[in-house]
Amino acid sequence: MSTDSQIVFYDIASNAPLRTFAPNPFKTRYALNFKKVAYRTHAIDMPDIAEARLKLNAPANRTLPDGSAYHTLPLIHDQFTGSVIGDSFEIALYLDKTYPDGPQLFRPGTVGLTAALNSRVDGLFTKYVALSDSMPFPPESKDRINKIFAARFGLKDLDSMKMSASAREAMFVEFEHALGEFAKAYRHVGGTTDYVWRPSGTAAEQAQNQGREEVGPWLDGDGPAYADFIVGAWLGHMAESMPKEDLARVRSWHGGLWARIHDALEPWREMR
Ligand SMILES: N[C@@H](CCC(=O)N[C@@H](CS)C(=O)NCC(=O)O)C(=O)O
Repeated sequence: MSTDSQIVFYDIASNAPLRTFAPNPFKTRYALNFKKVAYRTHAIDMPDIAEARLKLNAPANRTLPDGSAYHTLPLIHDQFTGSVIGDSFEIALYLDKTYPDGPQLFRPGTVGLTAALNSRVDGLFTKYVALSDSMPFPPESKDRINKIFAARFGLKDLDSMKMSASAREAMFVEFEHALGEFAKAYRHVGGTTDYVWRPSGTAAEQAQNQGREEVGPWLDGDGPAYADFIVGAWLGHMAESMPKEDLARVRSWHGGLWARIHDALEPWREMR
């Protein structure tokens, strides 16, 4: 990691080797690498995020169900312009605006659409985030992190949150159906028209045959845009945080679409 970089990217610390694993920082990792801007990573232990943001005068930007605000990453400090931006979507907008030469994260006229997709994708994957229960936090921080999560959910300890094997299995089946519905976006065949999810999409007798034959890895076009990094960030999070056999299961769903997307994003996962 170079020290003369102009952007400092605050990411959540992992165990060794240092790598991105949290979904929102993953969006920023992909965006920075795609833009080819000079940057370096500053890893922060999850319990120290608030302190790091406050030092840079960045406000908390996420709220718990009880209304209290808390601090999150990613955040970037652009040492060239002095800007401090502490939200993944706003970072992406900032990068396109401040560094207009080279590849654009947002294709013309797609910011609103991409914001809608961001919200849809975050909602979809967050609902099943309990399946990614092997997050690679540094071992020395695990106790502190467990305490934070337990307090947040009003529990004595995190053990009381563990799902039974049958509840986990039921969640997996529901997740496959939910992702199957979303997979339609890659075929350009629209949204929630079927009451029951079908592995091959809309029922044959209802299909209007306007969709794409080729599915993935990109939502549109020949290369990724920020929308693809949003989906890819959650897939990257799962790749780092799910037990291996569970990940293999997700990779096999929907004709291997999720595996194809994750693998195609490899060139933009570089750590700097
Ligand atoms: N809207 C924010 C949300 C960021 C966010 O939720 N970050 C999570 C990691 S994915 C975080 O830092 N969590 C810290 C915590 O849970 O204490 C963004 O898009 O940047």
